[in-house]
Formats: sequence, structure tokens, C-alpha cells
Amino acid sequence: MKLIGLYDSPYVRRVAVSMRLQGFSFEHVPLSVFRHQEEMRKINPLLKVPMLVLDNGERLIESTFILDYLDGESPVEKRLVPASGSVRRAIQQQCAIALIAAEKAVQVLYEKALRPEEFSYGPWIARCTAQMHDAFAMLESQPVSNLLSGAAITQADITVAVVLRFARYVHPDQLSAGRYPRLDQLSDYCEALPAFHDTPLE
Ligand SMILES: N[C@@H](CCC(=O)N[C@@H](CS)C(=O)NCC(=O)O)C(=O)O
Repeated sequence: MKLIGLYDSPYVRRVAVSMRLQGFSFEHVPLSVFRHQEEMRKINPLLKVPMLVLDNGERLIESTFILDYLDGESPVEKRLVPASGSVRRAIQQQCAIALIAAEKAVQVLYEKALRPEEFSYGPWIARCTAQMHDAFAMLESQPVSNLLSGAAITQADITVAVVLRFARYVHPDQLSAGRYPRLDQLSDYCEALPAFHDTPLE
């Protein structure tokens, strides 16, 4: 399989980390949606990452659906989201909140990095920044992940950790250490795991 996209995308990185944890081998194709647009267009005309190209040539997009495919191909003990039940719903909802934090962090990044300063709209940036923090605060207020007490890692752990690392990387001024101490603990634990360590954001 080939995984298209850079690890500075939280969506690409969560797929890569998951694949490593689940034992899937893959070739990483580090194309940027901005710097390698022509090459990217040939593979994915929608210019979005991640894309997972299966060995039979099938091309999957949207990280959540890619992860769902990978879970479906994994033995039960390697699934990162259970197939049904309340734990599945809880993991999915945590992922959804983390993905809102990611989306808002990306929107602020694009506003600042792509839009000429004279067209920048402060209230929108402020709204997105507040939404990002609301999502992190919601995750922070939820029960501590069982991962820290020895349970198996879940997709919620991976996604929360990856998104926090990303948001801190692109908005260091917003995410000083200690603002979300329980999320920091999860992040520190996860980033020290080989699957995260071997998938560096930078
Ligand atoms: N919901 C998508 C989001 C993917 C996404 O927005 N990726 C960004 C990179 S972080 C991208 O492709 N940006 C280029 C663009 O939006 O045109 C997923 O989970 O895969």
C-alpha cells in the first residue's frame, strides 16, 4: 500500500501511526498538497491528503474511512475501534471532537499562511481559535484515557495525541505546555511510542 501525504498533516499522521501499530507495511509518498500540486493532481485530482492506494490500485480518501478500512482488515485484537457498542461510540465521539480541534487549527493556519494579511478577517480567526480551544477543553474534561493505566491504545488516543502535537506545532503561542495537562500526559506517553516516534511530524 502507498500512503500519500506529509506527516505534518494530522490526518495523514494518524493513519500512518495506526498502520504502524496495526502492523501494516506501506510505502510513504511524502507529497505536499501545496508544493507538489501537479504530481498530487495526477494521483488525487481533489488535492487532499491522506490518500491510501491499495495494492490492487483502489484509492481511498478521508482519514476516518481509511482507518475504518484498516480496522476491517485487522484481527480483533488489533482493531483500534471496536466493531460495535458503547465503547465504539465513545471512541468515535472523542475522535470527532479531536478532529474539530484539528479542523479549526488548520483553518487558522490557512488564514494566516495563505491569505494575504490585508484580507485577513480577525473575527473568523478568533472564532476558529476559540472553537479549537473549546474542543481541547472538552477532551481535557473527559475521563483520563485508560491507555495510561495499561489498556490497549485506541483510535481516540492516537487521534487526540496527533492533533495536540499538530496544533502545538502550528500554533505554539496557543498551546503552551500545562494548558491541557491531562492531554499533555497522553501526548507525552504516545509520542514516546515507536509508532509515533517513527512518524515524525517535522
Ligand atoms: N476530513 C479530511 C481532512 C483532510 C485534510 O483537510 N487534509 C489537508 C491537509 S492537513 C488537505 O488536504 N489540505 C488541502 C486542501 O484542503 O486543499 C480527512 O480526515 O482526511
